[in-house]
Order: sequence, then C-alpha cells, then structure tokens
Amino acid sequence: MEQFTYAVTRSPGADFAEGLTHARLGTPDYKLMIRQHKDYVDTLGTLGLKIIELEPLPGYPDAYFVEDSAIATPDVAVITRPGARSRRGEERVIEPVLAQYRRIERILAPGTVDGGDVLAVDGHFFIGISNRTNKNGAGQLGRILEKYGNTWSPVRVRAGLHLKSSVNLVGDNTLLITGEFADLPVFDGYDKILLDHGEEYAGNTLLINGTGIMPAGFPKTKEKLRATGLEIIELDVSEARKMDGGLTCMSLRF
Ligand code: CIR
Repeated sequence: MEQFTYAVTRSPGADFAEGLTHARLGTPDYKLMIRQHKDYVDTLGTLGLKIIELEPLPGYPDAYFVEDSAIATPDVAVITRPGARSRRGEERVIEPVLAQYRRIERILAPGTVDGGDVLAVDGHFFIGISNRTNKNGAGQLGRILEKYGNTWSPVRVRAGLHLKSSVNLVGDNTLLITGEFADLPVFDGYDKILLDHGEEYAGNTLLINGTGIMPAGFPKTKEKLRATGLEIIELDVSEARKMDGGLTCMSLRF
C-alpha cells in the first residue's frame, strides 16, 4: 500500500461559500469551516504527514479542494486541467509547489481532469469519466501514468461528483464502494465493503498510512470498517459537504 510523506492543503478563503455546489444542505459557516479544516490538517499531521499549507487563493473559492488540481505519484506530479471553468487557474498555482518534489507533466486542452476522479490502487489508476473529467483528459493522464510504469482503467462515473465521491481504498485490496459502482467488472478481484443506503457520503473516506479517516455520523460504515481491523478517526466535515466536498478533496497526498 502506498505510504504518504506529504500533504498539500490550503485554508478555505472567506469567499469559500461562493464555490460550486449541488448539495442543497444550506449555507456553510466560515468559522466552523475553518475549525473543521484545522482539525483535518492537524489529524494529517498527527498521522505523520508533513503538511505543505498554502494560503487561500482569492477569486478561487473552491481552491482549498487541492486534490483536484494535480495527481501525484511516487515518480511524477501531473498538473490537471480542471473540468469546471471557475476552477481553471488553480492548477497554475499548485505546479511550482509540486515542482519542488516531483517531475511535472501536464494535462492539455481539450482534455479535462479533476483529481477527485483518480483513484490509485498500488500502481493501478482508476480514472473516472465524469462531468469534470473527459475522455481526452483521461486518455492523456493514462498515457502519462503508463510512461512511469503504471496501469490504468477508465470508469464511467454515473453517480456523485467524482469517482472518489463513491469509491475509495480502505485496505490493501479493499474498496469502500456504493451500490452504483460495486458490480462494475472493472472492480472485479477486489474485496468490497458496500455502503448502506443513506451512508453513501461516507464513501469519501481517506486512508492515510494504515489509518482510515471517515466523516462523522455514519455508524454502519464505521462498524463495517472497524470489523476489518482498521483504525478509524472520525472528523466532522459538515461545512465542506455543503460545498460538495469532503475528506479526500481537501488534501493532495504523496
Ligand atoms: C467543486 O464543485 O469543484 C467543489 N465545490 C467540490 C470539489 C470536491 N472535490 C473532490 O471531490 N475531489
């Protein structure tokens, strides 16, 4: 299982509630968002990650969802071309940060990729084709990853914003997955923990060097994950959820 050393994070700006969302969960609260974000960053630090914390990016209210602007592997950082127009430009700011640690490659127009659509499992990359990541972008990313010795498969994202809204790695060979994705042949051969109806949001659980960080308030999923022997930390991410985001989106691990 990939071990992470670094996490890039960015504090949410005071304009964060102007970001894109379909969640219809109400207006988020800035103070609470900042507190929850701090808990999140502190937790990553507690788990041993070195935090590369960036300042808010004025004019880019979604920029604290740093996961979307790059894909970092042990060998390369691929700078994306975000699928949402309002987010284009975030990638230009992340590039010089990652260039200090990794060789850089880029997704070029007309390709689009959001990092939230890219799930890495031991050198294999599932790349979601979604409203944000198009076929051209997925193909570009796949070819770059192949150059560095990885394999990939495309997955049509039929539900949720991104692939990782619904599918995530929670063990060596174990996926936490919603019903919409569980039967796809592309995921044959993996052990699967199926999310219960009403707990789909918990699919956005983040595995950091053997510990699972899951959103608070999903007891059935917590029980299922605990039963695998996984150490679990719960975090309240209610305000990021109102902006269609969650635990994986708020950091870029490598
Ligand atoms: C957006 O719509 O782009 C942001 N409001 C949410 C992005 C969440 N990112 C992720 O799941 N990787």
